[in-house]
Amino acid sequence: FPMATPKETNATKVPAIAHPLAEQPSEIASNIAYHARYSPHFSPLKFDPEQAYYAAAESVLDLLIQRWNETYLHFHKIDPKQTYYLSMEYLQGRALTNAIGNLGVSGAYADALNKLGHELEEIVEQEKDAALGNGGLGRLASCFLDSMATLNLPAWGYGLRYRYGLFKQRISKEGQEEVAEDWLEKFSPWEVVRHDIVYPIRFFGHVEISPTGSRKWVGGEIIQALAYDVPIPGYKTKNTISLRLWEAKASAEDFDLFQFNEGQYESASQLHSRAQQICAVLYPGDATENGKMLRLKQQFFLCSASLQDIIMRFKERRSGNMAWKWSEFPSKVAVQLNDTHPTLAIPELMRLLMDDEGLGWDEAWDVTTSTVAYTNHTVLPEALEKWPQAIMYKLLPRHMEIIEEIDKRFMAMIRSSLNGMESKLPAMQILDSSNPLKPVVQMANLCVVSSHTVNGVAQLHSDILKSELFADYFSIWPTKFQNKTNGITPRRWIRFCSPKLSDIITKWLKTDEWITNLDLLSGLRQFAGNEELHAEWASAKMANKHRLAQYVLHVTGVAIDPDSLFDIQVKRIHEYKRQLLNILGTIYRYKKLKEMTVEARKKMTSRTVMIGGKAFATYTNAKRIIKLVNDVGAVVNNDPEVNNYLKVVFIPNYNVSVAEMLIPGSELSQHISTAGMEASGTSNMKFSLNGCIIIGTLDGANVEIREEIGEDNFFLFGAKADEVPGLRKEREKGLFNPDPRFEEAKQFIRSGAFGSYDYNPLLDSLEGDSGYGRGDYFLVGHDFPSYIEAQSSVDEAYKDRRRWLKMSILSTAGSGKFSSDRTISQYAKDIWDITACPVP
Ligand code: B1N
Repeated sequence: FPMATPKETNATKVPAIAHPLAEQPSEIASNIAYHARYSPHFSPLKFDPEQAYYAAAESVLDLLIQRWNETYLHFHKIDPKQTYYLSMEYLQGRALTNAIGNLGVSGAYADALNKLGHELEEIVEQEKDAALGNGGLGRLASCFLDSMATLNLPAWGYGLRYRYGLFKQRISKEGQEEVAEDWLEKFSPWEVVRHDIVYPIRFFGHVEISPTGSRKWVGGEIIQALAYDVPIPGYKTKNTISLRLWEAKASAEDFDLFQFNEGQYESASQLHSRAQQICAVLYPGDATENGKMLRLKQQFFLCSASLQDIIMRFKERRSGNMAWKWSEFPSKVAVQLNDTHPTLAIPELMRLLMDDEGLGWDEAWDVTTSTVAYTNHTVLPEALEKWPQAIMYKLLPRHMEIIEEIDKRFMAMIRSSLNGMESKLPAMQILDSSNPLKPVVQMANLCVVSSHTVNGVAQLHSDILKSELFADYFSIWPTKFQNKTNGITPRRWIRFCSPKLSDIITKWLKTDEWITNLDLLSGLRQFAGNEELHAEWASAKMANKHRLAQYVLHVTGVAIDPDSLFDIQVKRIHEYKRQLLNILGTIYRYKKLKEMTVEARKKMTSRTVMIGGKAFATYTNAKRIIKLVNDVGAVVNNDPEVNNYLKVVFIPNYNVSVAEMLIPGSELSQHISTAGMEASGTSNMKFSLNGCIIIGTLDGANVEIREEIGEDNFFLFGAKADEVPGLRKEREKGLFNPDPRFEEAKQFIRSGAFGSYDYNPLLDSLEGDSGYGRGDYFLVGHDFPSYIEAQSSVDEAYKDRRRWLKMSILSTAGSGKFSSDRTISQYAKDIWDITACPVP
């Protein structure tokens, strides 16, 4: 067996693995070398950074597995009530830095890799992001897992193991191009396949009624759900919980050997290829009938596999006890639905309880409604799921019977017990057949009716749920509705992505407890004017800006000046998030710079405007915005007259890892959605935690961030949520008078200043008088003047270094509320009724 490795001298001293739980650098180095040499995945002759990454990750998994098993066994022994978080999306990002950081062995790993001739920074870069999500909703799920583990809560995540996660974004002359991202190209060292955990999932078929009248779903096709487990280590605790991701596969019996031998290869393995499609990609476009069916299959696949698993575990923990009852289920199980995507968990739980376990309707309904809770993440009409009844009947005939029954009973309940609600009935109905050509199931209504608790994700959003989207339900069930303002994990979003700033905070607070008790950050307030802290703070921020500038040069070829104001807007590209407002403001700035005298220009604050984010592949206007930002950059950055004062950069392929680089280096961050449209936002919390000042509207969590850090430290502009409907009406009546500066910016684009691409469709969306996407539905024109003025205040504030640093420190100091530890503690107490279960 060839024993040579590039690090001959160190590696040959290590014939075998050291203690797998070793935490000393030399032992860790042995373990890494062992994995590099004996891992079946790579040639033992290679030890380049990529192999070093896989070997290091495998050695970390060794550290985790024992804790992971102990956690499972401890939960099994204590049998506490446990939460199951059901989500179609998890945006985990990279795992290595986070795992060694949470285990407290980062320094030891850096030393160990050094001994083997590598740098930790380079090694962690080898890992591909696990991007099994689209944006905020998926990243929230991942932050929640980190907090659940850190708080020692008995909780698990369930999701799907997509073969291809979110696409990789390439920017060409045409704008955005989508490329499949192969995060499993080699393999993921962070997942463990559980060949023993497999459940059958049925699709299609029909309902069979027995002579006794009981109903059963039979026929159709059966696909197997196979579990892959990903360990989620808590920070500074032994507790290590699971993210269980389901993969679809067909069984060997479904392979038709006869057909195959006849040469009919495709039909021989039909079910196998249909199974493969289920987890092939995250959120396939649902514009086509096929796409809809596949997305619905994915949703049901997640729900059915997870519930079968939950019920199996519930029974397993009761196996020695003959006297257990199903009524105990809600005291042992909490199921949280991450938006309506896993709504089918409701009829599936009903079906499993009634058809498989023999419960009657009332008992099954009590169990289900006491178990399930629902989080709403959006009020945008186009994002509220409405499934065509026809597709649902075809794929899930038994579930449709159950949904019909839920709807019927709910309607009867309203009719019998509530006066004056008749007019509200159509909107509240679960089955909406008002359009006879296209009857649909309103998934959010099913969730509200069947959940014990419904929550929004920021105070303003939760208020809107009560006063608008779910107002009718709120009048019947006022106590069902709660707010749980989102949060972010301070481990990934400051401690590990900005270690220098974190060390400064620890030094001034004289403790690192803030990492698990983020409210302690308020202790920085007393030092906000301290010159010594200012110097340290500025130097840490500057180091982060240099790192970011290098990255920007590397990925775009544009050199940016670390002394300029770094102004960033990164998030999914959507008209309601108003990247268009940002770029129009930037265009206006460019035009004014051009018109200025050289002397006047010298007094201007230099800015680097960075915009990044992915557009849904079929969202044309969003793609036009990306193209516009790139075109503006090409002109501005090459204009020698002004490019010392303004640079415009589109950051390609924004993802979790890019965010970890950008956020610590940013100084101004834009959260400028039309008020009432962004449910919460979570990157706003990451930026302000990292001492970045926000320019924003009174939308989503901005409202609470501004409250916490103080209105002097927040650049506010724009219409308020309750003014928006009135402003749209005025517009429809032709009463809107656009600001000349707004007209000037648009006209500048139309004049061809940024090339010959036809931007008229985009600009036209800002004109006219009404309709979604026309008549400036998102009020860019209305908010433009106050936006420009807020940006001028930013320029002024930035000129005063001490004022800016003070604002920056106060932003961090005021961010304590936005820890996902706080959010998850509130879910645990107010919704799930679970308590910590720390492994001794
Ligand atoms: O959820 C985040 C919030 O912070 C954001 O404000 C909100 O926009 C985001 C359909 C969604 N809402 N709805 C989605 C995702 C995928 C999909 O297929 C809708 N994402 C959000 C966390 O609360």
